[in-house]
Amino acid sequence: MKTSFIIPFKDEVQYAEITMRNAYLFLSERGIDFELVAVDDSSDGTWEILQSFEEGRENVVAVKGGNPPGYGKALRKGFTVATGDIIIPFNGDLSDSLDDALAYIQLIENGYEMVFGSRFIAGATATSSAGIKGFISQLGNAFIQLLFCTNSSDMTNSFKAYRKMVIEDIKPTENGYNIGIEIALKGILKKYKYTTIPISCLERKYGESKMSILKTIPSYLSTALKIRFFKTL
Ligand SMILES: Nc1nc2c(ncn2[C@@H]2O[C@H](COP(=O)(O)OP(=O)(O)OP(=O)(O)O)[C@@H](O)[C@H]2O)c(=O)[nH]1
Ligand SMILES: [Mg+2]
Repeated sequence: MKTSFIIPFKDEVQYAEITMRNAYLFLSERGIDFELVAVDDSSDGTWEILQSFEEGRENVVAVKGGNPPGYGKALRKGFTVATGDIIIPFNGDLSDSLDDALAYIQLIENGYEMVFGSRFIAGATATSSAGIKGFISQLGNAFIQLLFCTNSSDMTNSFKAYRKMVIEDIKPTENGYNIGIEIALKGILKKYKYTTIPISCLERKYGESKMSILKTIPSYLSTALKIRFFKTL
């Protein structure tokens, strides 16, 4: 099965080349059938790096995101371009693990329709789950677990894997970071077969976080409540 990695970039000039190169080499060396779809909303030179990385590589595509930009909008743009049977949103700041992506692919090939990673279960090594951001994230995730009666403990992390047909069926509409929970929670209610595995997640070393936890909490909560009680499937 071919896997499309959707990689959003917003002003990641320090990461663009290294993230694309790492993923490209890692997956090529292991004989994985893949494509990298970079979706850019930058104004700092990231776009030029992505364009030059795309050149001469058949399975690398760089496209521009939306106006106004948004994380969810960028992923949705990537979904329309993706040609793979498996879709993996993958952060552009090297925080997600390619070894975990391999495990995701294996599980989808074994019959799961969605695979979720968790930073909060035994076996996970997640430096990004430390501190106040991690604590708030765990609290929010515990609430979502109760609401959706799921044992999956990290819905708010977008690094997950889906069969393409799940995305095509759900037709996500969110523009922000809440797109990750939108797809996963609708997928759970639609009874797609899923499993959760521990993952590694690293804190970024360079550049700035684009995610404000204070802005995303209300949007995560309202998205989860809307999906749970108004069943906007
Ligand atoms: N195309 C696009 N990419 C975005 C947008 N917002 C964020 N990104 C990218 O999405 C990825 C995740 O964003 P981060 O800022 O790292 O969010 P985070 O991982 O929650 O925050 P940190 O813990 O600080 O890394 C990064 O590769 C960003 O460059 C956007 O509006 N458009
Ligand atoms: Mg990050």
